[in-house]
Amino acid sequence: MNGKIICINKFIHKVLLTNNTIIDTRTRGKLRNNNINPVVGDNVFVNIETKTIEKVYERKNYLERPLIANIDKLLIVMSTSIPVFSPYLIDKFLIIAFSNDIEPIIIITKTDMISIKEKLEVKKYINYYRKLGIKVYINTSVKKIKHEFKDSVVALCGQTGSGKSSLLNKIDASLKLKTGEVSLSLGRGKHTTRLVELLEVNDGLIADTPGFSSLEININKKDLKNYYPDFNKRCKYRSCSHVKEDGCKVIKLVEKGKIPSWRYENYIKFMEECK
Ligand SMILES: Nc1nc2c(ncn2[C@@H]2O[C@H](COP(=O)(O)OP(=O)(O)OP(=O)(O)O)[C@@H](O)[C@H]2O)c(=O)[nH]1
Ligand SMILES: [Mg+2]
Ligand SMILES: [Zn+2]
Repeated sequence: MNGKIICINKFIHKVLLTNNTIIDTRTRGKLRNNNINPVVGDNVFVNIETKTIEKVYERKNYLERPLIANIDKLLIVMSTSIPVFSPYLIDKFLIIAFSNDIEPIIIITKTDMISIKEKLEVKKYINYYRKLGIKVYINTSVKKIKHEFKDSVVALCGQTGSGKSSLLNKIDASLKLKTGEVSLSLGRGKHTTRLVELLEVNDGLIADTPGFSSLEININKKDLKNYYPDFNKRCKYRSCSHVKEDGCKVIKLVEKGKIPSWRYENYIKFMEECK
């Protein structure tokens, strides 16, 4: 019977079957037929009798951190207070989402902890992301966020302490996920969430994943621009990397203020990080 891996704990792979029951399967290491290591999110064929996974179906996408496959939407949970608001991290997660064919959705948290002046500052960034066609919600818009989960496999990402587990608890109180205090001394909280697990919520599946802050972009320099919807311009050279070429329209737009300088500066930083 077909199903989806919702949790892996040592050798036990929990599979949600198409008949809506959950079965514990024991699979050791890679599958013989395609040499694949099953991960959470994998669509699989289970032999009900032997309780083993016999096949892993082709993946739509695959993330290594968190280790998960077949994600439809990536909720980028971003705090405006502690941890500090970071358009750099948002841009990084957007690249990861776009390069893996995942719809990014930005969720802003802790706006109750900042001043009106700081809110206006954050609003500038939100407006730009919305202009790019990216959905941005404040974490208090629970109803709207809930709607995004329907019939989707959703992953959450964002720094530890940004409010991922708190958000999920608001969406479905029965989840009772552990939430942690942010450790002020380190400026980053301890990772409260350990296991990668898909949880059934609102007719969809959600991954509550360990928080992560340092994430490497595994993209070639020349491909990076493809994940910038706002950089899709016809420059003088088709291969223009928008860094210092003559007749670069992106650089022109930055000079004119049509593309904000922070957005462009982040791009330059990522170019340096890419191979
Ligand atoms: N004031 C305020 N506090 C929040 C908000 N969202 C989350 N918190 C608090 O921030 C702390 C961290 O939240 P968590 O939900 O545990 O963060 P997390 O992203 O799941 O963290 P990890 O599991 O470590 O990755 C908790 O003490 C929450 O109560 C918010 O919108 N406002
Ligand atoms: Mg958590
Ligand atoms: Zn250019």
